[in-house]
Amino acid sequence: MKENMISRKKALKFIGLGSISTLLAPALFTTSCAASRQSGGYKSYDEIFNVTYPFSLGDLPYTYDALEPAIDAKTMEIHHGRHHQGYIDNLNNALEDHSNLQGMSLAELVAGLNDLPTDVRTAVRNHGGGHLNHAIFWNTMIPNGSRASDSFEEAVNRDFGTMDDLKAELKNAAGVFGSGWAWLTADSNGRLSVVQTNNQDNPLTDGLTPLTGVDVWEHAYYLKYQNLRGDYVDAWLELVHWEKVSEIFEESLQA
Ligand code: MN3
Repeated sequence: MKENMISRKKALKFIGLGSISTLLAPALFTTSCAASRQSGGYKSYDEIFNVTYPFSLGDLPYTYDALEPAIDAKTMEIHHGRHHQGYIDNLNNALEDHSNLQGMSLAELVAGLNDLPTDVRTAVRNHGGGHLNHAIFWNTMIPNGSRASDSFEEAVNRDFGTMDDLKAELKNAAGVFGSGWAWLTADSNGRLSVVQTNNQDNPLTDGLTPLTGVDVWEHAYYLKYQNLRGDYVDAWLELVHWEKVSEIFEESLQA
């Protein structure tokens, strides 16, 4: 069954129709847009990593209040509508006069950061990273969390011991000093590791695929948690959409 899904996705990609979820999206949108403008479907791997200029802010896969009480609606509204939108606007502005870069995907820009022209590199680092980081963050959370696939859990057990050991490493990494992120990443062989990045840096620049990550900038949690970052990270760990993380892991191995 899984083999068929992957083959079908590859076939669709080949004939230029995008992913299965793209094909289903119009139907989902029709039924959900009246109830809540900000609630769309979960983005596919391609819709997160392989988007191109001009970039745009996607709808969240849930409403602003859906992650309460772990993350409050006001924080979600400001974080998505203003912070994430701001990174996208600044990234589009930075690429406006670089037509040779406009065909590159978001993942290619961030992965190839150090080869970009110097006059645009810092903007892509901060705002391209900002766009990609937040797209991953929103799409790997779900109210009450979800279950990892068996094959992904096997990889976790191999590389960390248990899911609980992985969570402890993520919480530890979320103690990064100042503003930044803690990530679960996979290398090209599917080997998992937990890494920290500063500011809006993304593990792709170091050749690692981010599978999920937690934003530990104060704007992500300060309204509700103030200085208690650890409590916020504990709450985030209960929201992780491990089923989606498993899917990104599988697709990163096909990419
Ligand atoms: Mn943020």
